[in-house]
Amino acid sequence: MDKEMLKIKLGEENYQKLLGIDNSKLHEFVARYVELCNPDKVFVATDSQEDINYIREASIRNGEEKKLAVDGWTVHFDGYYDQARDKPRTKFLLPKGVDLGPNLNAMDRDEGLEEIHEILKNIMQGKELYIRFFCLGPTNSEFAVPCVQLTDSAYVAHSEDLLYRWGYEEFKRQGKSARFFKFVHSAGELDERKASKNIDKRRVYIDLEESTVYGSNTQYGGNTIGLKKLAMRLAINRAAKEGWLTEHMLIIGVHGPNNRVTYLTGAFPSLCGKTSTSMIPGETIVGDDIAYIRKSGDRVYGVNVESGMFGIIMGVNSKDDPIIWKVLHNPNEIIFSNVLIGEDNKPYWIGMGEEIPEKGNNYSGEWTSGKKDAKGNEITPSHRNARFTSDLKQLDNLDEKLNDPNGVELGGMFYGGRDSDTWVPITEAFDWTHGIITKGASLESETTAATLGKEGVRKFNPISNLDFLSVPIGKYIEMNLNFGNSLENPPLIFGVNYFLKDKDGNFMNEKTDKKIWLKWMELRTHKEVDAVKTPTGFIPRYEDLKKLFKEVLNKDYSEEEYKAQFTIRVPENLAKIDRIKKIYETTVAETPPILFKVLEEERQRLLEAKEKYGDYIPPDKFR
Ligand code: SPV
Ligand code: MN
Repeated sequence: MDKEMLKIKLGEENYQKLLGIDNSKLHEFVARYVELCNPDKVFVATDSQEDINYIREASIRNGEEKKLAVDGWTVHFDGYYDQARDKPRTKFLLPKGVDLGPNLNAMDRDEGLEEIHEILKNIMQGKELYIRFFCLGPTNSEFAVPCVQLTDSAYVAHSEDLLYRWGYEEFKRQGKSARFFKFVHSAGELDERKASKNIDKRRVYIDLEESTVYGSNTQYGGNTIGLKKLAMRLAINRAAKEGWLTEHMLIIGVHGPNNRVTYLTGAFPSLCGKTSTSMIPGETIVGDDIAYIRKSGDRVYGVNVESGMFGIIMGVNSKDDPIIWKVLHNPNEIIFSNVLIGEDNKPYWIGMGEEIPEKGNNYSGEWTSGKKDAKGNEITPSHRNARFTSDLKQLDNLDEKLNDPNGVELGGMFYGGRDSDTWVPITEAFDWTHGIITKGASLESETTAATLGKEGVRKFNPISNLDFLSVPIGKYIEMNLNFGNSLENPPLIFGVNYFLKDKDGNFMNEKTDKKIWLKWMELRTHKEVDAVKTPTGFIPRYEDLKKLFKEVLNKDYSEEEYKAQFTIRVPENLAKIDRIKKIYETTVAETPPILFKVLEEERQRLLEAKEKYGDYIPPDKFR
């Protein structure tokens, strides 16, 4: 499309906004997809409040969102079969000769590009295209990655507005030198509820060569919000080439003695308490989902890639999540997605700890209790993956360094999943290599009733990043190893387990105990408490935990509880090593050989301990 055509299509005002950014690659990209998708209208948004309001109002005007009883609240419904990330139809487009190994979903680049361009042709006819600019990471920072999003869904553009730092000015600042990510999305034809209709033509195709992601016929945020998990895949690939890290991690400021704040990152697979950990009252949150991590000298710094939250709402209740609860009850700008809307025009969700209406409107349309879907399955009032989208600014405990261009200095990293019987609640790795291999690369999580399929099945999820990797798993592990091993004092690495159960199947810890593990990690990063060396790493001493439980939670932590929780379970740990070893031997491409060595050493330590003390070893044996 030539410049004159683009000017006609955009109109003078929008055209001038686009030209305000001095980057011809950007102009060519916009021209190409305006021509291909052929919208009736185009709106280019700057960072002005006026433009942002236009998008917010468009989502109401288009019927993609509806206003709720409280000012600022809206609801959006995705299609009934569009409620989660579509893993099978999310693919990397790879040129001939490039291979990401058997665990990553990929197809031939030429074929994929041809297919998606065919789908996108004229897909926006009759619709308005929204063009938005954002920045991943703080602006004016080494971490910053400018992004442009083209979408015909005002809901998607509005969500990004709450979730990301505005980037029009950043694009202007970077001008010709901007190395930006690009996203083209169309929700496609919509049904009467304004949800994507042609699910069979749903695609999410990732082109690493051009740093572009294409999406069609879907609206669910995980498939469409380009800057979230789609950009994350592009960033992992870029980071691998440049020696930094893109991780599925929260960042929290843990408040230690004498007003000291120590920053830790935490990796958990979806639905394992990542968001709620990041928002523990009394600590401060930097991020709840995605972090970029870089080195500077001998120090490690992290930033929250985002500035908002797209959090799971199921189970959010006033007792366990007081901070989010408050946000969700104030007149803030919030998009509730796939919840139940009662006759009072307010949102309800399962696990909110309050009575839910018997009827209303939800992701299935008009809903009454007991309603079944086409397959005969009962439709829950809200979807298990229903979410809330809002700006982090709404939180009482937002960390003051969220937008610091230097990021926050990291003292430690922790890894955790749902694990009913193997890991103790908290362990510190012996060193970086031991931590990356036995905690991060060995991460597994048990399936819950909230995921499809059988409950309690362990799923391998290295560093909780499996779904988003864009380099072979083995290479990714190696990248992580190299990152810390080049440092004199890398961050400490911990394994946490909130989900340990006793023989009767009862959880051994309360949800609030997580705060104690955070405080202990904080003290360890400053070498202020000693620890007990076990075959799997260092664990806390009873006297330190007793003190922390009393000081922080005003709880009397008994020695019996300690012994039960911190008993090293040798058979379960050995079985885990066997499982992990087998996965890396048989299904992972490019596993670094050190991984097998470190796992074998851990196995030997466990076997020696078993020889001396038996299968289940209480912690006092190691003192
Ligand atoms: C997750 O599932 O890890 C999320 C939501 O954070 S999604 O955007 O779907 O990835
Ligand atoms: Mn996530």
